[in-house]
Amino acid sequence: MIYLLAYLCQAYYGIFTVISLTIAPINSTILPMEFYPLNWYTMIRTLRKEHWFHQDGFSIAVERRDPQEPFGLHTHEFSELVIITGGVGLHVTGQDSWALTSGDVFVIGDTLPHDYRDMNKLRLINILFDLEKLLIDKRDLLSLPGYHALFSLEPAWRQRHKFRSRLHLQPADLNVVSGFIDLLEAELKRRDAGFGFMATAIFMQIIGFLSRCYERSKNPDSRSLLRIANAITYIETNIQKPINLDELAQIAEMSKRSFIRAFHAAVGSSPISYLIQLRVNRAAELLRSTDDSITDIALQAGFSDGNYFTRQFRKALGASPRDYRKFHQLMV
Ligand code: RM4
Ligand code: NI
Repeated sequence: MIYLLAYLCQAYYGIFTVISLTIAPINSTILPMEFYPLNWYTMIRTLRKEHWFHQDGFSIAVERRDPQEPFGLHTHEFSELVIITGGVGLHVTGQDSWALTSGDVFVIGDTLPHDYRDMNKLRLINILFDLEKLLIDKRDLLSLPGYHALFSLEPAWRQRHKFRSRLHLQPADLNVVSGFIDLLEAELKRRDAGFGFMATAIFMQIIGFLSRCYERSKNPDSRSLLRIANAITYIETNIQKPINLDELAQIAEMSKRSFIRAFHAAVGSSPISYLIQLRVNRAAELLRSTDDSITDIALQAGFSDGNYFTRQFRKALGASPRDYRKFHQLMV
């Protein structure tokens, strides 16, 4: 009976997710969200940036819940890094639910509905953030597989699969993170001159520290996600070199077949289309920001054949590299 109920609940949330994902963007283009405090099809509330970030527009906010009160299924227009600091409860998403304990850490992207149930003194800290707005210089962050796993693979994976693995911090690590969050909160509260710089720097420390913690995780699900993250890290840091499937599979310590399957499950596209997408993005960035010749840019982005480069670029962005550059010059 309990299983049947659980199954029905999951099916119910599953339907909610599908509808909400298709409806949300339409709502926001027709009327301002204030007119839709609840998504009328789905009853899923969307938390808006302007209500949760300071009016000066700075895109990091800390929201402590002590305890977490019943809130209701919702999505956000931003991402949320959640750190469980005490008590117990259930985390439910559009697809799944799992028990929470102190030390759990996870990232909720901006489209996945989530909520908390059966709370008993559940305490947590939410760090709300909008990475795109923050324009953080990622430097060598992309060389940390834990970053890919925690901040992009896990949130995306959770959206498509049931996924119970998550980062669980040991008490000493939780203490370190709590210390960073205290500093972050103090900066955000005082808002003295330079707070944006200081708060961003502390937030970067939190991201880097948690990414490193992820790499030490013993959880088998996290370990297998990390193996895909290792391959992604390799792609990100060697984009200008020829890269083939055999070496990626080797880095992920999997057979070629299982690697292709696991990569697709984690990322939602094949390793090759991921690689091409990344190369096109890199080329587009160079076309916008440098005067380098198109042949040079193709090489820097890892395309050894100019015609192939133009074809892939046009397929992805709908314009030739030359027109793309011209268009951007006109825009600035
Ligand atoms: C709620 C709950 C939600 C969070 C908002 C900011 O109490 O923790 O998940 O998005 O706060
Ligand atoms: Ni939330």
